[in-house]
Amino acid sequence: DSSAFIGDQVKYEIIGIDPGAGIMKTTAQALKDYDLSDWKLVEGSGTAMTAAFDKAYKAQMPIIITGWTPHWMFSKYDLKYLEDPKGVYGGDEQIHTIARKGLKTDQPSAYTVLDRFEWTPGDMEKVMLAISDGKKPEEAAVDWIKDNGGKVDEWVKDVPKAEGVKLKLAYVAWDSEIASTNLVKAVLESRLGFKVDLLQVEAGPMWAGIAGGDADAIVAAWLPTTHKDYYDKYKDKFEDLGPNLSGTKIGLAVPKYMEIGSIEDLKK
Ligand code: PBE
Repeated sequence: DSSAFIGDQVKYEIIGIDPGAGIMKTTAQALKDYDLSDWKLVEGSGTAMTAAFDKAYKAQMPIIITGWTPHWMFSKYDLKYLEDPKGVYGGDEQIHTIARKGLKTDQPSAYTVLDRFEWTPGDMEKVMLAISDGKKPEEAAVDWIKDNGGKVDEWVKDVPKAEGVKLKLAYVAWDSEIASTNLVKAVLESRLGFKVDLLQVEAGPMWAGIAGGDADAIVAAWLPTTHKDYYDKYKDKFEDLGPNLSGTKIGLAVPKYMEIGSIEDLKK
């Protein structure tokens, strides 16, 4: 019944992702700040969230998800963010590259490339879209490198090769981070000869891993807001190499065919 209150239409559920994601903590806070105690944030995974969304969208049913940009969903579906008049989700952020302590002296070539690595939301979306269309992440990364040789040349310019040297990059299976982490792996391997292992973990272990030196680097740190708790917890135990991408956004998202426009509309 489309005339029913939105809460009844979606069973008072917001479809979330993995519990360690910053957007889950922020959404829990949003439910408090907007006085939405009837609502429930459903834990799952990025994959389960996009599958649930796809199913609802095809049936033109209402659904509310935790969403973020860059993401291929915004190209594939007519999707909109709910306005956040209280600003709970923060403003624009950046994705930072973080290295373990000591990487600079141990692996200067890798450190230099990681430090130089920087791309745009449009770049990341291209890789994400190719993957969502069925390409393997490794192939999508190699294709992007082929199409963007000039950019990659700048990242590796005058950097000595490190044939066969092993590196470990940690990441969480968020579609945005699957794209970026595979891209950096492909650059380090194809241009410099590194042998890069990808370590897929949850968000907490990812930050613990970089702080403890189990991982060499991550390109998945959403700052200053989304991963603030993790950043503050491990401060001084890693090296922040600064933004590799600017202009991200997180929030609650719904299909455009839904009539609500603001988080405040979730309140009866
Ligand atoms: N995300 C994508 C992550 C960071 C990358 C927005 C889902 C998070 O909420 O922690």
